[in-house]
Amino acid sequence: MKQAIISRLTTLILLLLFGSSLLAQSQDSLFRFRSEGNPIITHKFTADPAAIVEEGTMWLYTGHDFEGGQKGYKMKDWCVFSTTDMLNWTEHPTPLKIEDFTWAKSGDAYAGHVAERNGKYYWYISTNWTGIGVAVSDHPAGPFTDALGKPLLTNEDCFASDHSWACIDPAIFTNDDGQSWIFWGNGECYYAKLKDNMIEIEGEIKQVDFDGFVFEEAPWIHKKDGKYYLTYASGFPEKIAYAMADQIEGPYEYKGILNEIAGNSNTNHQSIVEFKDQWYFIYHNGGMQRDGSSYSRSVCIDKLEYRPDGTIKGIVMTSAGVSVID
Ligand code: FUB
Repeated sequence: MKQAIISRLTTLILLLLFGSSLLAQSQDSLFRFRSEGNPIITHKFTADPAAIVEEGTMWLYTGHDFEGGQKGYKMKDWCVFSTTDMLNWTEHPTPLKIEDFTWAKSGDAYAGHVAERNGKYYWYISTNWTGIGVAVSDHPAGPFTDALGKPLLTNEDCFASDHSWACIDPAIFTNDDGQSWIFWGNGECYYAKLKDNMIEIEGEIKQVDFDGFVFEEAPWIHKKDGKYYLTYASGFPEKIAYAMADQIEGPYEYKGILNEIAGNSNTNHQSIVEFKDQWYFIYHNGGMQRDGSSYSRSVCIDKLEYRPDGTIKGIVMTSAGVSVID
């Protein structure tokens, strides 16, 4: 009886706070699972992880590869998962599909990245050759809607590139002064400021360059102890390399390879976050026993550790994965 009353009260509160869509998610379509080491998700193929941490919860956004046997990247939607302990995970109903972006004629749901600002969640997504778009929601699990009705960035903004898939792989970083930045690209790495509304570019688009920079794709910026870290996929098959700087715009200094080629996958696409006092390296490989490959990838998580001088130790990819957090 007591439980029924609590459940009804919860329903009422969810309805008042978020409306019926989240209520439907909360009652019907959450999928809960435990990660048994790496890959952490085995009921579907997931790629291009991007994580954020919000009040004791890690939200993990991924691409969604088709089943094995593909001859190229085939993705039509994106997924969102959450955990509070790195062992027990919840998959939330598919929050975003390529069809939600009517302008995205390529039909390809490439890598994305979610950023929070002023209580709203902005999901920047890439679409292979029709550009980078942005969807917005009031909740990390969605529902998300196209914020612009057009791309935020297109190949025309990638002034140093002439291949059709140049405008992919957005990564957002908000600095201590509140300024948000977007980094992206394939072959050439671009960056720009975002306006406060997060859906417009402010000022000039610039290009990252430094000695030893061999950039394939998947830029990611994080900051620790006053240092900026730019990690990125380098070469093909990809390794993850990194560089460090004292300012967001550099100059960056190349620091070496952070992760080797990931098993059975040409791509590796990393995300780096601190969660409950531990830094994590989140990436994908082709390691799922059931037909894993470069086009049917799976997200994995291992620890990321720093040396006393701020450089990062080489990632050790494991099948055991990370420990549960108490
Ligand atoms: O998933 C499609 C593309 O493969 C991504 O945009 C790249 O980062 C690579 O992982």
